[in-house]
Amino acid sequence: MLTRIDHIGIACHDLDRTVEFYRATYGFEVFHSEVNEEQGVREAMIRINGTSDGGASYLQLLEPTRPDSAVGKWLAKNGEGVHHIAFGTEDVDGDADDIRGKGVRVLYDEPRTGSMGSRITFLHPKDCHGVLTELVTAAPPAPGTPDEH
Ligand code: CMX
Ligand code: CO
Repeated sequence: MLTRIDHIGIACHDLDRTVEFYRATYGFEVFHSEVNEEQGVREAMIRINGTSDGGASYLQLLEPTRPDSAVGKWLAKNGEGVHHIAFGTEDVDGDADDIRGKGVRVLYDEPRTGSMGSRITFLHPKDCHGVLTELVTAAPPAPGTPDEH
């Protein structure tokens, strides 16, 4: 069951400058940053709020590491802006199977690794009224940090 908005993915040309915009304008701080070479992104996660189901809501700021990546191609065509939305679920495998059974293209046979050790997959935007949609199961919290992961 999809239980929350996990994040909104925002494509940008310059991650550091975009992070600074969100800090200076709204007071948001970076919760986590990493490079995901498989996805071709350098990313910063800005945590907006916490929830009790093992996750929270984030903005995911994305700078491409290579022009032929999903975000690189999208930026070249559209410029900066909202790239995808992501729903949180405790069961990304089960939900992806259910949604595939409804005729929506799920892009990966098996979920892959996303931010902070999460497991992610994507639904094709052409089957979702133009919205690239990600499903996310957060990594279990590290021992001793029940509210963070
Ligand atoms: N939102 C809406 N539509 C999109 C889109 C997006 N983010 N990306 C591509 N499209 C549309 C294009 O506009 C194009 O439409 P038209 O044919 O009408 O012009 C169509 O989809 C095909 O686009 P494309 O530029 O030819 O790109 P590809 O088919 O090569 O790739 C997609 C599209 C969705 C398969 C690819 O972006 C993908 O695999 N995405 C999932 C992975 C990803 O986005 N990773 C980065 C984020 C990582 C993270 O969140 O952690
Ligand atoms: Co994402």
